[in-house]
Amino acid sequence: MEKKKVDYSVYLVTDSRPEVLGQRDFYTVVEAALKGGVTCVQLREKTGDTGALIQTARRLHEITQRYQVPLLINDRVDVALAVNCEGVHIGQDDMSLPEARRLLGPDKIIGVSASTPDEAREAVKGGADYLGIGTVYSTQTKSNTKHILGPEGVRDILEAISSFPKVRTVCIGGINEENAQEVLSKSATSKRKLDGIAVVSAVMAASNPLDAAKRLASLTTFQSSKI
Ligand code: TZP
Ligand code: MG
Repeated sequence: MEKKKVDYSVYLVTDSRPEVLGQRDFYTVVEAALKGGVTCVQLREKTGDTGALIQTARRLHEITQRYQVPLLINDRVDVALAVNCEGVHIGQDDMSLPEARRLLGPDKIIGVSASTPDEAREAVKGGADYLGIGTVYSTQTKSNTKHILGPEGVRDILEAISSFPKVRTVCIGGINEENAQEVLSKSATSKRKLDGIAVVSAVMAASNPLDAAKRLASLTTFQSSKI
């Protein structure tokens, strides 16, 4: 899968915790979301051993490949290398971007979390393929969220990287069907707009993940043709 062609518009970040999934099967939920139209998947597991994570990643990669959707691994460059998936997503406290790039090479996707203009500029200068900008709205999904940006804070970050047209951008944190359009339109500057929205609970906790993904996909398509 060519890096340049990656579609970040509906970016699913997984959550396999029982409070989110209930009785449902993790892979079935993610596959339903793929059928509904998610365009990118990040495997995000904060607990468990490395062997189990590699097994999960391998099985998930088999599924995402059938939909020609990239799979990225949260935090774990070693796991991405082990399963040869499309890349990683790293936060400010994970392996550094230069180290991750050295291990993964030029062709893998590396996304970096940014919650300030400075973090965003540094990641872009270091060669991040995309930025995960957040936290936009308050969320139950992540406990250690830094300050809440709102669409205005996202806009400041987009402004800060306006001279770097190649880097892609998604935003994350409390995004759902009700506020997706608002965040996309209010965060856009005259020079650039977000390339997508990243969601956890709006899809993983939805009673019908296929429909939830479909509705988000239709909102983002509508929005990108409007801006
Ligand atoms: N990073 C910033 S907020 C967040 C992550 C992983 C969680 C977003 O979850 P939700 O359920 O889409 O609010
Ligand atoms: Mg991390």
